[in-house]
Amino acid sequence: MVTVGAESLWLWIGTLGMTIGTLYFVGRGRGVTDKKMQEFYIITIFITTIAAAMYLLMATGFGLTQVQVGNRTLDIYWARYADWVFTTPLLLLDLALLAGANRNTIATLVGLDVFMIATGLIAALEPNATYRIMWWGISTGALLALLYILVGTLSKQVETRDAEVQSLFSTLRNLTMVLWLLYPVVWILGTEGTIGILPLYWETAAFMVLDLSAKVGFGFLLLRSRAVLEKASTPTAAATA
Ligand SMILES: *C/C=C(C)/C=C/C=C(C)/C=C/C1=C(C)CCCC1(C)C
Repeated sequence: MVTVGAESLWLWIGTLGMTIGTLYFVGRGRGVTDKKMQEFYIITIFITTIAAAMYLLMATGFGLTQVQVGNRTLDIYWARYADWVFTTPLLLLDLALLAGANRNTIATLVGLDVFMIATGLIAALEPNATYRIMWWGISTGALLALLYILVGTLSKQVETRDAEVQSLFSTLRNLTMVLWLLYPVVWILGTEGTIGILPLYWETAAFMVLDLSAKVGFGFLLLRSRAVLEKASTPTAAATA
């Protein structure tokens, strides 16, 4: 097993942050009896629970491996991808339920998302430096397609909903777009990109801040107003069509 370096500080902060987030959402969700509203709580609680477990896996060194690229040895946290392959589809599901999206839109979003994380994992484990960048490009292409659906199809489907639901959706969609676009940037500048502009220590800190914002921050904004969630839980013509 590979030993975790000084970046373990950020991984422990990540573990703690995700755990506090989980406990907070569980606390808020107790008392919620509406079945539709419970869906948002269940999904969001799973997101931070999975992330807390994967951060613990990374902090304790099990989630870390090494990849030989040319004459360099890269420390790769594979557990990130195990986290993201489950948590990013769940984040999209939260957004899609809020928008009242139909099944085809949800399936397309989740499909593109899993493809993005899977090709990202290939990029991280590929020993050839050129192929690494190629897989990064393929994964980034999937991200752009996914964000295109968020601003296009999904934003169109939310137009039939209540004004407050629309406003919450816009906030969460914009937050998601900005944060998610930063992931491939941190990746390519960090250890994985082999250019090594961002050392592992700072790369780990950057991913931790992004993960906490995209999961705990996102969940906090989503679950903050019960009144809005209640409106989002009433089926609309678009959702039932
Ligand atoms: C809670 C975790 C979140 C929101 C993670 C999001 C991750 C991404 C949007 C990752 C994207 C990547 C690419 C587009 C290129 C290849 C490398 C990745 C996997 C970092």
